[in-house]
Amino acid sequence: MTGINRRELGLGLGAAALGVGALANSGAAGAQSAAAGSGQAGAQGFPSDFLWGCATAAYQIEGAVNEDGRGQTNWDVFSHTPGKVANGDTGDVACDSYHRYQDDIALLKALGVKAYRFSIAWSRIFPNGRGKPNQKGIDYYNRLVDGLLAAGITPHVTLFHWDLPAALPDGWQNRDTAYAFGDYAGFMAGELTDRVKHFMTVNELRCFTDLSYMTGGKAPGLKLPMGPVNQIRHHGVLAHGLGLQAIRQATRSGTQVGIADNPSIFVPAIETPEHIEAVKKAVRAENAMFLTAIMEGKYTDAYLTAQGKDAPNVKDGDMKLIGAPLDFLSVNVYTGNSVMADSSTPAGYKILPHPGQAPRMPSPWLYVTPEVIYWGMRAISEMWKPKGIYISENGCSADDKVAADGKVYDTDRVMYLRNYMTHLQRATREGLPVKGYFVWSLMDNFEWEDGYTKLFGIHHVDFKTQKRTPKLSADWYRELVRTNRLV
Ligand code: PNW
Repeated sequence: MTGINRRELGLGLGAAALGVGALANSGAAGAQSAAAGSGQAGAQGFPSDFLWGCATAAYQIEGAVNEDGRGQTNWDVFSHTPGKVANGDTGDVACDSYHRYQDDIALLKALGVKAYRFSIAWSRIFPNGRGKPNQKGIDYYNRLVDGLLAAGITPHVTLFHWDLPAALPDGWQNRDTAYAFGDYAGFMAGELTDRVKHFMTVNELRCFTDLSYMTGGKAPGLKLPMGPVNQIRHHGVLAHGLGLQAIRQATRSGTQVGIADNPSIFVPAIETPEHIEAVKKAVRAENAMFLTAIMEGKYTDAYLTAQGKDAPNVKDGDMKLIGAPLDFLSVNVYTGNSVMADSSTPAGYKILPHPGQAPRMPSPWLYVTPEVIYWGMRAISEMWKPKGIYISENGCSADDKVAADGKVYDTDRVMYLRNYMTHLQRATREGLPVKGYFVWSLMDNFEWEDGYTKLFGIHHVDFKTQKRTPKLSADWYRELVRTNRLV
């Protein structure tokens, strides 16, 4: 054990105590913070310039799918295919944000958040994925950005959040789609660069590749063998690289460009140096085809060897584009397994399955593992030293019921968020470069293949009237944002 590890271990034990009773333990935690030498965040506070925000995505909230020249997307096709989405739900209307974006801005303002992460519907800008831009689509995002800025809210823009123009032949199976994305991303960033300073290329590589083309739960719902899947993954990271390059070329100096990914992240089963090291090994290996390739500019030998003849076909220059340095890394954090060091395996770690009764939220994959927000960011920071990290999504579905007084008392969502925040606070207190946090989601919306059966909003949406009502979790978040400390 090195001196550094001993010190980290000591911090960890103190913070674990803090996690159990943050308020009751403020005295001890204060001493802990002083020992860490971070000062600024204190026992429960966040850095004074910490950016609080909310997140959404175009297809999940906008509706207006046939308006102002918008082209069809893979999700329009998928959601209209019987049996693909729960209850046959679609994003045809969703939260009608295309018309009600001013209401959404008012919600953000009332929360007191300083940032809003939203995505642009590629097919509103290029209805066929490429070609001639559609001014009416551009105008919508101009109105949205102007409205946000007038309300003092900083836009963080995602260029692709899964709604792929249906006209692009074979979707992400086709390498040309990555080039079409680069062209679109550069064009749109150029349109917004006078007002938008933060762009993310794509959202969640694993979801629009593996979950869409390998396991098939998401559009287009294919179950392809590993050779094509690895090629699709490569097109995904290549699209990011081409987008990054195009956005940089099209935007003013000072523009920050990153990606919003959901790498698999882990918690050490016990907070000891060997298991902490195993977390890093697991993060690096399990994301070899995605974030590791982006952060290291190459596929790991272990990944290429394991895939053998199914490894992706990589052209000259691809890895340079893919590995170009980011201005920031945005990470969507929901869940993560525990890992242990295991010298009997070549990779040196083993991932522990979630026990049957482990706590989880209604989305079957959403195990409550609040420590992962700290350990994930720590592993990423230590291995890859990103210039800055944003938590671009964190939140949960909950079994919300509207009470007699019209309010949703989602104490379970408050519990989930408070626990994750406790470990986020530890990350800032220990000086990890986490600069902001976006709750998923601003409001209930179309939850992909789960339709409207799993709702993640901190505002309830009555989908008949489109009335938005703050849930208890919104009141809780407003208080956290106001005080800039754990509540
Ligand atoms: C993210 N998983 O998706 C997306 O970015 C959002 O659009 C989505 O609404 C939100 O999280 C909630 O699901 C994920 O299986 C989907 O681990 C699935 C997983 C993770 C994130």
